[in-house]
Amino acid sequence: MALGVVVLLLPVAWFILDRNKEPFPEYDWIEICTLEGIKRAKYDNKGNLLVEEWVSQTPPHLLVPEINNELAAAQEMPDIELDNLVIEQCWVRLLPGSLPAAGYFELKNLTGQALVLNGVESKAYASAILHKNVKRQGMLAMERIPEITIPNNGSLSFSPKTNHIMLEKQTGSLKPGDFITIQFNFLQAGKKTVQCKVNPAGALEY
Ligand SMILES: [Cu+2]
Repeated sequence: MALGVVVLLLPVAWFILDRNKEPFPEYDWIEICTLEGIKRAKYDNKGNLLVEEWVSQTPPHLLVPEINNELAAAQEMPDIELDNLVIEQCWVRLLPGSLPAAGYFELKNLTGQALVLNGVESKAYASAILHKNVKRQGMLAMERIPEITIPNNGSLSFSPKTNHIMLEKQTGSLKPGDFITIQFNFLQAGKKTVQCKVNPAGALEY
């Protein structure tokens, strides 16, 4: 009798466990900053979407054209001494469709002075904005960073868990394996242009 009950309940237990199972455990979740808020998603190795859901629906910025005021001034700026400002592991996560891409990098300031990063730009995207991950009422959200000071000998990391460059309105076609250039603008100091690797949708690191 007892055995009969157990046998009868087994399919029920299996059904409940199966429903709560993590989807596609072989792939990692990535967080995606979109104009409508933050999504999380899993993509396979070919960039096909497997599963996605909203994390929070707080837009990172208003839907107005972003005009980079520093842009004109920065183009007149000298290039910063290459050896003393290290920007490496720069990569971009390319997403299918019209989803914005996200850019990441590791910066070390060995210039002997504090630097203020106040903007980035790329010919590959019409809009490039520095964004940071913030918690608002316990929910993950993204917001614009107007500028970041990096002390002498300091470092700055933009990684999937911290900050990203939000890249919108791709100007040409890109595919994983390509490289794009991103120009980093520093207040009153100059600019530095870096080659950044284009990685597929599921990428979590360089
Ligand atoms: Cu963002």
